Amino acid sequence: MKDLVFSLIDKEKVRQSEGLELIPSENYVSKEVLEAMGSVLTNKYSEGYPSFEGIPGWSEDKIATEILPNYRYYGGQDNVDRIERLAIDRACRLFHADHANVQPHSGAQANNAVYFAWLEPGDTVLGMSLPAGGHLTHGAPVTQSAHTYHFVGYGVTDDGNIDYDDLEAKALEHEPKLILVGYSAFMKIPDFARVAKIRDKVVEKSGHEVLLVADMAHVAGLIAAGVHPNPLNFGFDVMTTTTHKTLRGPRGGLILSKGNVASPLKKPEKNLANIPILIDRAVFPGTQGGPLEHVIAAKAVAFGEALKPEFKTYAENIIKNAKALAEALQKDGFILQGGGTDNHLILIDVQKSFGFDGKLYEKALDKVGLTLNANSLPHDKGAAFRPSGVRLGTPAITTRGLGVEEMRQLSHWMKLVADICKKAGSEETLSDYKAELSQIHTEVKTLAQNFPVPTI
Ligand code: DSN
Repeated sequence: MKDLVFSLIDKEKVRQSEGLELIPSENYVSKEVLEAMGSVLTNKYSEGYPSFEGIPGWSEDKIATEILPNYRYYGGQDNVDRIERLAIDRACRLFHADHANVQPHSGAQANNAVYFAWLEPGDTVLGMSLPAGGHLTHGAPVTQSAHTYHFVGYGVTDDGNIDYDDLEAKALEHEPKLILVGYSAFMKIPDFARVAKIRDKVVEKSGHEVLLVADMAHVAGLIAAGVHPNPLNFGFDVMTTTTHKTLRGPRGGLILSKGNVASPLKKPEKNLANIPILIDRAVFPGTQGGPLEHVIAAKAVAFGEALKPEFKTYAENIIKNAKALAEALQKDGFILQGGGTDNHLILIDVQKSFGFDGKLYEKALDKVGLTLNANSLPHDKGAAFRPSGVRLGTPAITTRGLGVEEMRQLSHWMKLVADICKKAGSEETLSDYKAELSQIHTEVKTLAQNFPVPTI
């Protein structure tokens, strides 16, 4: 008999195909990405790295056939080496980087490796604070990195933008060794050039080098497609990202940088020229063991897809849909943080719009097959588990082919559910509105079935 797990996977397939995924950090991978991830590469150990030599300017055929010395701790690496080299080469081409480390198991691992590569315990990092829209790994007190390094947080302005004056004042006051631009709940386009100038001022004042890092996990696909500025083109040294959000690859992490690996075998000094090798050593053996080569293969396939012209159209449509959805929501009475969106993500102030919290709204939307997440807003007075807002976005539904017209329909359903929550007032009493919720759920399912998930 098949393991019980498979019946649950089948149920998840039904959930995914009958509902609409609005969590802005989720997506649906292609059949090819899924196939690479579920391949025999999962059987292989490959601690270390494929060649540091060669590659720039090589054809993919040459990368896939040429034998180069590797820096692995196990035999049997011929195929794995070439797959990892393809992933590295494609990542560099996608993001105009000189160097890519494709081994981080996740975005958190990628960020932690960069910290470990550059910082000493107690060093100061300046990043966007979690309540302002930053990420846990940018210094939230509950994280391991916050116990190791000294994080200072900058905030956002009332109109939802980065508070650059706050960032500059804190940078000059605290003279951080690392400045971080990145977020998981932010809907504007960062002014990378302005942050690069602030870094220069800190270097001048402090006399020490400052690493400029962009955590672009949410918008990596938009950057790859050229519809969002690339921090590496504006003086940033390092960009970290996950590979599964707008980039539409497998769950995993990636670190990109300018500069080339010098000697992989000598212990490098911590300076900006050595960043690529410092990062490689910080990922393995610094913070990780064996790389997940089946996931790296799936990353390579996803990067190959993102290099195709169709991916640019996809990324443009993500933004077009997000703007259309934001406009429809505002017409339907929703109050949006930042007054709209410039990327793939929308933050709704549910409390201000309708007088109830984001968690109740998330739970009610779950009942009609619309999945998003409750999210804190800047200066939120609600508890972490009962924040005032919800966060949603368009990467996944755009993959399924929904367009501007469907965005208006989505907003209409969301308003109907908001009206039900207002009447119900709590999760317990939502059951009094079962019939109305079930009618909306049927309509959502009908629409969802017209836009199938690529792998189901
Ligand atoms: N959990 C991710 C998100 O949803 O934004 C960030 O790591």
